[in-house]
Formats: sequence, C-alpha cells, structure tokens
Amino acid sequence: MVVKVYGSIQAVCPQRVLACLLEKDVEFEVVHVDLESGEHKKPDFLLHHQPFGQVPAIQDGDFKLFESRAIIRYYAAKYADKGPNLLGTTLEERALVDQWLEVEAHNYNDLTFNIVFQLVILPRLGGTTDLGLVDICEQKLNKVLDVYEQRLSKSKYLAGENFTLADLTHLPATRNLMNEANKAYLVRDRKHLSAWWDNISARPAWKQLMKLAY
Ligand SMILES: N[C@@H](CCC(=O)N[C@@H](CS)C(=O)NCC(=O)O)C(=O)O
Repeated sequence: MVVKVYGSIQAVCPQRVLACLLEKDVEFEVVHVDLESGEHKKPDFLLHHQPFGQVPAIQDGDFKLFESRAIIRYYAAKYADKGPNLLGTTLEERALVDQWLEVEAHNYNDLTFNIVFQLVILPRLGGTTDLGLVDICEQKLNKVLDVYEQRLSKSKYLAGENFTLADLTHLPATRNLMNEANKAYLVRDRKHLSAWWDNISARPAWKQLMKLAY
C-alpha cells in the first residue's frame, strides 16, 4: 500500500519524511495540505491527522503517525534491510545518530527556522523583517556550526563514517538557509561543513526530491 504523506512538498518537515522515503525507495503519495489557506488548522485535519495543526502526518495502511523525526525513525527501522542503513549499526553508532537528531531538533532547527522565517516567509506574508532577531539567531547559529565543523573534522558524517538520519534530518532546513535566505556563507566558510553539505546534498534521493519540489 502506498504511504500517504500529508503536507506541502515545499515545507521543511514534510521534506524530511520524503527524503527518508526516497532513500528507502518506498512508494508514497503526497496529499497536499494547503498551509496558506490554513487547511492544517481545520477540524477534520486536527481530528484525523495531526492534533497540533502541523504537517507532516503519514498514513500507512491503518497506521497513522505525526512528528517528522518520529516518522523518519519509524521508516528507517521498518525498512532497515532496504536501501542504506540510516540508523547506525552498533549500539554506539545508533546512540550517536540519536544524539545528532536531538541536536538538530533542539540546537539547530529553531535558529535556521527563525532566520528563514524573518528573511523569506514574513516578507511574503506582508510582514516586516526583524533584522535584530536575524542577527541574534545568526550569532547563535555560528556557535552551533562551529561545533558541527569540529565534529565533521573528525568524521565524514555526523554520527560516524556513514550517512544516517543524523545527516538527512538537516537537509531541508539547510537548503532553505543557504538557497532561500542567502546564508550559504555560514556553511561555505567552514571547510568540513561545506564538504559535508556537498556530499549529503548530492545524494540521488535528495536530488530527486528537489526535482519533485521545485
Ligand atoms: N515538530 C513537528 C513540527 C512540524 C512543523 O513545524 N511543521 C510546519 C511545516 S515545516 C508547519 O506545519 N507549519 C505550520 C504551522 O505550524 O502552523 C514535526 O517535526 O513534524
């Protein structure tokens, strides 16, 4: 049965899920949820798919799940023997994958989101960019990225020598930060981070998603 992914193919969190499904070569259908008209806040969507009014949510047969990082963990485990191993092999490698998934969720995501929101989304909605906030977020993000740079000077990928969910989870927001908010220098000014980005963004699954989305 084809997996249904509820969301917009251009939104960061659904893209995290779609990148994972493409890596695993799992057939899916995107059920478009129109964020601009607030479809994700309507009672039907809240009741049947995501009670907090956000995307993505999936339906896989009778099974439903929301929260993009829970969904990618689910598919990486469900299809552990199909395509690349995205969870790590040893107990320690799996723990490192979890660690960097947490770092992305708690140290990286909000800062990149705020920068992209202020510079790209808010002006589109007719709002005024808070450049002070952008500056504060950028300063904080610089410190976070220094940690990434140090880590990536020691291993090819965040959790070790293999591409895993730890890297995949960073793809959508980093693309937005670099391409939409014109902040590519935050990555390009760091040698190891830049090489990591070139490497992970060249993956066929990600390139396929970019073709579908833009
Ligand atoms: N923690 C949630 C966050 C979901 C989220 O923030 N989704 C965004 C799109 S990337 C959204 O639905 N935004 C509209 C809104 O929050 O009203 C997840 O990872 O699934």
